[in-house]
Amino acid sequence: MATLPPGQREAQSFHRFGLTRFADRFPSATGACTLEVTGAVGKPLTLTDPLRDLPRVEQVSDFHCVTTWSVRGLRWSGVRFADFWSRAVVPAAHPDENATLIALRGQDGAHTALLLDDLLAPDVLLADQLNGEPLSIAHGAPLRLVAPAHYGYKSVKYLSRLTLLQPDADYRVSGYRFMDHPRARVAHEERGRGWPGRVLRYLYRPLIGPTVRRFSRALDAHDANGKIT
Ligand SMILES: Nc1nc2c(c(=O)[nH]1)N[C@H]1C(S)=C(S)[C@@H](COP(=O)(O)O)O[C@H]1N2
Ligand SMILES: [Mo]
Repeated sequence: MATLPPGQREAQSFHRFGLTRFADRFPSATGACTLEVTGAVGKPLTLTDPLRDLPRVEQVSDFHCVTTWSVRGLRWSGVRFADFWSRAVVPAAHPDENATLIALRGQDGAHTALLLDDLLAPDVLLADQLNGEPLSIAHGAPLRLVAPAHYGYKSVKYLSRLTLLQPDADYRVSGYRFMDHPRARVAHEERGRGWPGRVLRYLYRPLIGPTVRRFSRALDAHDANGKIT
């Protein structure tokens, strides 16, 4: 089996995960899927069924969290971001050609951004299924980004808004700025800004256990409240 990227270790299961302050936040709408496209566009869009009529693909890829856990062989299904972009966004929204940075927002208030070029890579999906089942709340229902070459924080769950920006724009991030590298390529160990990836490995690793437990307790409480849809 191929070796994992630098500093990563294989996890036994796919955890619900993120910054602690997102543990208790859940999407308000998991049945209906709405995706807004806004920012530097001729016409902003609110798409109520964003994957409709687009070619579906299945993809098996590994997933790498910046805190150093990785899971192998997740089977996602959805639509390639590149197809969504060329067929659903470009013709309808008329994006500004200079807007080459896309801010991503989740229903839970998570924020980050990726370069359009990175989003157009063939392995970047808008996914609505995992391992043959509709996405669960834990993993991003109803729709999430999957960008396997980038650390997990770029794979925004509960995706609700894309905002087109100029490449040098400041975009909102979920945590501290140093935690969000503009590209966050796993192969280059771009874990954060200003700090070498190798240093962040050791800072982040001790957070894994407590974070997994925190997110799992929050999901149990959410399920017990009968809020799951
Ligand atoms: N909306 C949203 N997206 C998110 C997060 C989050 O808390 N909220 N956490 C990120 C992080 S740090 C990781 S590692 C992955 C975890 O995905 P999972 O919870 O499906 O395992 O989601 C990413 N996308
Ligand atoms: Mo992560």
